[in-house]
This record gives sequence, C-alpha cells and structure tokens, in this order.
Amino acid sequence: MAPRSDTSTRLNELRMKHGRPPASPGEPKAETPQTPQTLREAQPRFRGLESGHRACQGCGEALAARLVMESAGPDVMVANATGCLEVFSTPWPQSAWRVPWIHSLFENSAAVASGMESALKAQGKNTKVLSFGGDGGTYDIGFQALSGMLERHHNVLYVTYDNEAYMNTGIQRSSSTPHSATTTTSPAGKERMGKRHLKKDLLSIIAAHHIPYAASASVAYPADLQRKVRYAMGVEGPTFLVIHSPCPLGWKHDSALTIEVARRGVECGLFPLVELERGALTNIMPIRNPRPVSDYLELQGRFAHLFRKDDYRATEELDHLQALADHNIATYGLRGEGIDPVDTTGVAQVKRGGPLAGRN
Ligand SMILES: Cc1ncc(C[n+]2csc(CCOP(=O)(O)OP(=O)(O)O)c2C)c(N)n1
Ligand code: SF4
Ligand SMILES: [Mg+2]
Repeated sequence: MAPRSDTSTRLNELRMKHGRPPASPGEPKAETPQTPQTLREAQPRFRGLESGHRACQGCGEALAARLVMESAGPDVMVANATGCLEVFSTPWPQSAWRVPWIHSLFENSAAVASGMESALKAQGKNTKVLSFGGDGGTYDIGFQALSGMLERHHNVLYVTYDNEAYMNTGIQRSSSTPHSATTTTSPAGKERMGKRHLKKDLLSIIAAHHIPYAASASVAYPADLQRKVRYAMGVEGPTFLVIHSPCPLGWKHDSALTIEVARRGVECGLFPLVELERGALTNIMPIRNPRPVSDYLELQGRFAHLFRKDDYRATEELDHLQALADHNIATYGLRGEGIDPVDTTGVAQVKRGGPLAGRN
C-alpha cells in the first residue's frame, strides 16, 4: 500500500488537474457511504442469473432460478433444457447468465449434465454441475435421461422448475398439471372439468432411486429453498430439487400474487415441502392450520370452473382436490406441532464471488 503522504500528494495533483485548490489539512473527507445507495447495490454480490431478462412480470420460475443461483455460488456450470427459463434468459445474442451455461435439448438436460460432470471429473475439477428443466422437460420428456443420471450416480444437482404445464409453448398440460386445471390441451367445458388425470408424484419416483438427497421447495419460502440448495451443493452424488413456481400467464393469477399463490399451495397441503435422504423421509415443513384448498384455487383462473354455482361437477371436483390435499397431509405427517424445524439461518452468509464480488 502507498504511504499516506504519497496518497495526499496524488490527490492534490488530481485536484489541481481539475482546477481545484490543494486540500487544506483540516478539510473534511468525503463520507464513505455505509448503507446501500441503490437497489442494485442492495442485491447480493454474485448473481448467477442477472436481472434484465425477459420473463413475464411475477414469473415464479425466474425467481426460483435466481434464488438457486445465488445459493449455488459462482463455481458451477449449468445445463438448461429448452423451456421458458432458457428462452427468457438467452435471447440471442444476449444472455442473463454469469456462469458457464449450456442449452440442451428439451429432453436431455440430465444426459448433457452427466457428460459435463464426467469431463470435469476427468480434468480433476470440483466445479458442481447443475441441471435445469421445466416440469415438461422433467416429469415427461426428460425423465429417462434424469433416471439414468441418478442411477449412474453423477455428482449433479438436478432442479426442476415446476409451473405445472408446458408454458413456453402455450400452456399445454403436462403430467405435473394438477387434476382439474384447465390448459389449452385439457380445457374445461361440457365434456370435462379440466385435466382428468392426477399430478404425477415425481418425488416418490425419485425416492425410489435412493439418491443421497431429494427435496421439494417453493418460491414462497426462499430461506427454506436456499437452505436446501446449499445442502444439496455439499452432497457428493446426485441430488434433486423440485420447486413450485407459479406462472401468472398459465395459472391466470394476478402477477402481484405469485408468492401468495405459492404460499397457499403449501398451506393447503397440495404442494408438500419435504426432504428425503436415500429415499427415506427426513424432514417436513409442518402445516399448523391447513387452509381449505379453495383458498388456493380461487386465486387462479385455471380453476375458475370449480367455482361455478350452476355446475354440480364443480363441488365434486373441489371435494376431490381437498381429498388429495388431506392425503398428502396424512402421508407426510404435515400436521405440525412444537418448534418449526425449518432452518432460516445463514441465508445472508452464502459464499459469493465471481465478476461482481467486491463491488459493493
Ligand atoms: C423434442 C421436442 N418436443 C417439443 C419441443 C417444443 N417445446 C419446447 S419448450 C416446450 C415446453 C416446455 O415446458 P416445460 O418443460 O414445462 O418448461 P416451461 O416452459 O413450462 O418452463 C416444448 C413442448 C421441443 N423443443 N423438443
Ligand atoms: S409464461 Fe410463465 S413461466 Fe414462462 S416466463 Fe411467463 S410467467 Fe414465467
Ligand atoms: Mg412447465
């Protein structure tokens, strides 16, 4: 470091260069700001997924991906299946990603991630590989690649952003779409009350692979979500996270209500938050006062047909969805008592670095 006298000489030279008199010894120094001055400066130092991308207002998937990338830190590589996340973050020639990122096919994010992980291992590198897919790319078309990746025990964290339909191509139903939801390929009308089939219980299928760690998370509980990502990052071997990510366009809810919709999804029991290790349940987010499912459904236009007073089928479908939520609550033992086991500590201490480190 330069001696103090050199610094003040240099400062005085600069002042004279800009037509200002030399600083007198008693002149007060400019104050160094102690608190963030702008919203940008208040953001975390490292953001693997930057702002300025083209997701819709209130997009749960964009929020989920940002939270995942913040917790994962800079030493990662991403394989991203075709879908909304890929499309809104990389309109050629721009990209919102600040980490190495590969666009895979719709169906093979896990296979591409497996290859990346093997190549890194051969080079003796510890960089963690993240594999991303939507529910269509995971529950449906990419499932074979995912199952293979888990079975071969690749050291990859697979994250599926579950917005419960094929949103990028115009809201077609997937096997993750809930029963009764209306989509462009399961429209509610005279013939049927939206989707006839049940939402696939993917987490149970993942559990059957007996991988070290699998969990569900929600954008309504960011501290819980980030804790799960940090935990998975520290595990050697395949890990899996499904994140409930409301889509205002496809779910037809107010874009300002994304978090509220997600929260009610958890509070009614339709989207349980659980953790599994080697296939066994190890932790749950307890629900102390479960809401009726109607509290969750009424905020979303995709379930509007369930609230028609003149249609006897509406009550039957509401009862059916309530039974599904009750089943989840009983199966996972979600009725909570005692102290909330969800750890929200350490969220602010996530290790960050990369291109923006030290800027604020
Ligand atoms: C083999 C193949 N079939 C169909 C498509 C068209 N396609 C691109 S994205 C997409 C839907 C993606 O849905 P999802 O994985 O749920 O992601 P989201 O857009 O909802 O985030 C489809 C059908 C494709 N790219 N490749
Ligand atoms: S369609 Fe849905 S998932 Fe896609 S960018 Fe818009 S809000 Fe997000
Ligand atoms: Mg989807």
